[in-house]
Amino acid sequence: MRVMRDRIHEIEQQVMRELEKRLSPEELQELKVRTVGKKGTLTALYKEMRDLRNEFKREAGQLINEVRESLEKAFADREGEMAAVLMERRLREETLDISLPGLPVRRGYQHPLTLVIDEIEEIFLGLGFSVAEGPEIETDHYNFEALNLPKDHPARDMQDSFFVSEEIVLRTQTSPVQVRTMQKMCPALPVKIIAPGKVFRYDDDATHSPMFHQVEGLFVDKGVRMSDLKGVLLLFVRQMFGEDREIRLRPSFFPFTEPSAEVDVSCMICGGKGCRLCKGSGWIEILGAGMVHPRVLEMGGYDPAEVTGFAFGMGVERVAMLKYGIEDIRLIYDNDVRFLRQF
Ligand code: 2U9
Repeated sequence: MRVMRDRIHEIEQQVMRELEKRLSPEELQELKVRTVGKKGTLTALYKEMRDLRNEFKREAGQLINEVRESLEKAFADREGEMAAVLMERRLREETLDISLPGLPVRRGYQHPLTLVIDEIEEIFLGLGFSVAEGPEIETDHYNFEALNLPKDHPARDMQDSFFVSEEIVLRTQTSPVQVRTMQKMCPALPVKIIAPGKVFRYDDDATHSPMFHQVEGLFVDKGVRMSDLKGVLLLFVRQMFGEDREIRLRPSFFPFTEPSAEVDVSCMICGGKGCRLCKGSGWIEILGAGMVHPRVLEMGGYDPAEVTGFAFGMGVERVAMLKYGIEDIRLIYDNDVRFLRQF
């Protein structure tokens, strides 16, 4: 038994001495396997217990267990210390140098058309209008028929509109949205909406594009009058172009309104004295408008004997060009950043 006891302590002391040294993680693992592992030297002593006399077996077993436990704890402590040292080294070596200046991120800008559409919507929302939207590809019925554009109207000519087929056309104005909205809402009152969106016409020069944007408005209720139209448009023009602007209405003709008017605003450059922009007249045409034609009200489902309505329309590009002094409509679509970053 003495020999056994000495061998157990011998292994213990040897391990403790080794652990004093600066072992690498691999060496530590290797030492652990070599001693307390399944085939380790200490583990091997369990087998040798068989050769001891019965009265010593218990004592030897206990001693091996104790030493084994204490060695396992020593290994665990050493492993813990090692992991802490490694972690500290990683934290030290893997730090980022956050003092390096960052790469500049180029700022985006809102497109002038988006700015103008948002501003128009804001103004009309403030006057109690809602925003309505609808398809850009329309039927002949909604784009022409429902708006009282007779079969022989020049707007229906292939020269002026983009036809997809005999019955299907790219909308030439946003008015079909408003007919559809009337049909959906009828018989509810009032119908008080604006319809912003893309429209398509066979046109292309410095002031016309085959695709452009419109905002149209529609107000249908009992007792809506032309003076309501003038009041709403005056409020709009003053918020959009300045509080000292005036408007004037000139008689005109549209198939979908009767009576109809073209609406001028006093020149935002010269204030009415006459300049290059207004070609000396002091006035700039900005809107078309009128009282909704009785046949169009009927197409929307309403009885023209019961209700009346006014409508108006404007080209967003034209408003943007006047507001920001843009001279060529093509600049609006080129997306040249030198142009866009001015807004
Ligand atoms: C419904 C009934 C009537 C909308 C209107 C105009 C007059 C008008 C032009 C302005 C410049 C088109 O972009 S532009 O070329 N628009 O002059 N638009 S009244 O009238 C409607 C709309 C919907 C149901």
